[in-house]
Amino acid sequence: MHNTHLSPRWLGGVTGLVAGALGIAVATLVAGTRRVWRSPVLDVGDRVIDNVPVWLKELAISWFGTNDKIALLVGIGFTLALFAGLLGHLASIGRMRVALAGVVLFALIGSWSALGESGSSLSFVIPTLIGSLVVAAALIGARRWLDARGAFDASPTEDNAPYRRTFIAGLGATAVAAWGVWFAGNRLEGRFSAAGSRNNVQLAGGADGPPIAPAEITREGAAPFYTPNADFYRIDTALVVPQVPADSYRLRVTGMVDNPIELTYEDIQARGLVESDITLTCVSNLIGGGLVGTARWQGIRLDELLEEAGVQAGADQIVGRSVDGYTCGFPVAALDGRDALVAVAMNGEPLPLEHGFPVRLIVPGIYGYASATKWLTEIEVTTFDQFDHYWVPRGYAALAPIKMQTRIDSPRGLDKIDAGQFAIGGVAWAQPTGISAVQIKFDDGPWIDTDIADELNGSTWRQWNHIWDATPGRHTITARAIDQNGTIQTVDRDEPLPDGVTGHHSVVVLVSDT
Ligand SMILES: Nc1nc2c(c(=O)[nH]1)N[C@H]1C(S)=C(S)[C@@H](COP(=O)(O)O)O[C@H]1N2
Ligand SMILES: [Mo]
Repeated sequence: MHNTHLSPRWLGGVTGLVAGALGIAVATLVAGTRRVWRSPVLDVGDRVIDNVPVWLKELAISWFGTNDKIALLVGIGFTLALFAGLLGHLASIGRMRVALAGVVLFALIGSWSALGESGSSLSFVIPTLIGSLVVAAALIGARRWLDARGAFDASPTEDNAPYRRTFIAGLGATAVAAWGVWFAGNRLEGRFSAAGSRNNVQLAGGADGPPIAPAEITREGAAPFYTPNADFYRIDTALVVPQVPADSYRLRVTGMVDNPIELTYEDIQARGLVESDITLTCVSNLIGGGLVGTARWQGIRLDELLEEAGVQAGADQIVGRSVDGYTCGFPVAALDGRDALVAVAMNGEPLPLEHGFPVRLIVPGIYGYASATKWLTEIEVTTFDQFDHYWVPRGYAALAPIKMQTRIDSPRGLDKIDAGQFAIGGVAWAQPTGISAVQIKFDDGPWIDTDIADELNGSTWRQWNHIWDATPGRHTITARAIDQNGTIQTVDRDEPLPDGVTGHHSVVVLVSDT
């Protein structure tokens, strides 16, 4: 004669939770023993990122901004916890087979996810499989232990059953152990960090700390001309930052070239670095958004490297491949003399890990998704017919020239300011053509030319401002730019998908009497 459930009822769910935590912890520890293995949580996260519909990705970026990855990990953690709790509950009500089938399902999802990692081999499933075995063993072990103490016998003394205190203490101890194992796994993984390698890098000349923008190219009210590395937006599909040490680094130039090339990090530096100021822009940047930034990049010229490799007739696409499998693609024809770089430095420092250390691509005038491969490992010369880069099957355009935009940096939307003098300011960009003028208007008034700063080059944004004598009331300020060809920025609004937003930025400001 058996009870239908364990008492108290929640004990089964908590047992599942602890078993699940132990399983994830052990899988993380196992993953930490080899550079290429990953915790199943990260593998699953990577598959979610690769397969999530774009509308959901755009929504996640607009909700969580650059915290979208943390949001994803929290979501996965929450789902896993619910699932583990359910399995534990099933095991406690005598549905052990169903619970174990759930563990097998988990193992299958984890294994499939691990095999989807770039450069995966069959061994990638080992952390998941060991973790799943631990979960199964913990569920069975707990059930046996309770059975042996009569926890499921008919009419147990409800509130002071002798097993309960020991069992709960055991659960607590296991949870602590799981935390310890998980912590150890992360420490082990820390061995593979590229932070030490980055600290040891000596840049070959040129790089001498953050650049300082001269007054002629800046205007009060606009964001800093050079975006400090720490404030530079980060967008990528990498759930954890790929760790690529400089000393084992290789860049290969392959595909439709006469002379394939292979370069070490030192080879790149030895060629002599050039520097170029370029504004990088994300296709997902919304009107008025912050997914755009300007840096002084240092590297070697991509056109020179490709000339050496000898691009063959018929090739029309350059693909930049990352260690994590990500790919960018842009036209061979885009190398029209513009400063496209195989970059190793950003604002006078080796590339930060999250911005692509040790080597990335930077191509002026093309949205980052199609040009700016971080953790670059291969440049493949091919055709658009033969290869779709990462975001193309996901609905983005294969060709991704940056569209002209103007952003108002101050005032911010719905700011309350005092009547009197106020510097309305911002930035405008139309790489690689360049901006010739920025105009603003108040409410439905006429367009007024702003005081535009000098142009540094066509591939960087241009700052502008207008010293306004603010009058009390509610005002809408709208801005637009005109590029160096005389094209006026369109008022028509476009979504980021498939090739970037258009439309004017406007802000509402509340001016109070002083
Ligand atoms: N390996 C890799 N490189 C990548 C991406 C990525 O997801 N993976 N995202 C691209 C996109 S969409 C943009 S906008 C830029 C952003 O570069 P940042 O993070 O240094 O600002 O990197 C590009 N390079
Ligand atoms: Mo992007």
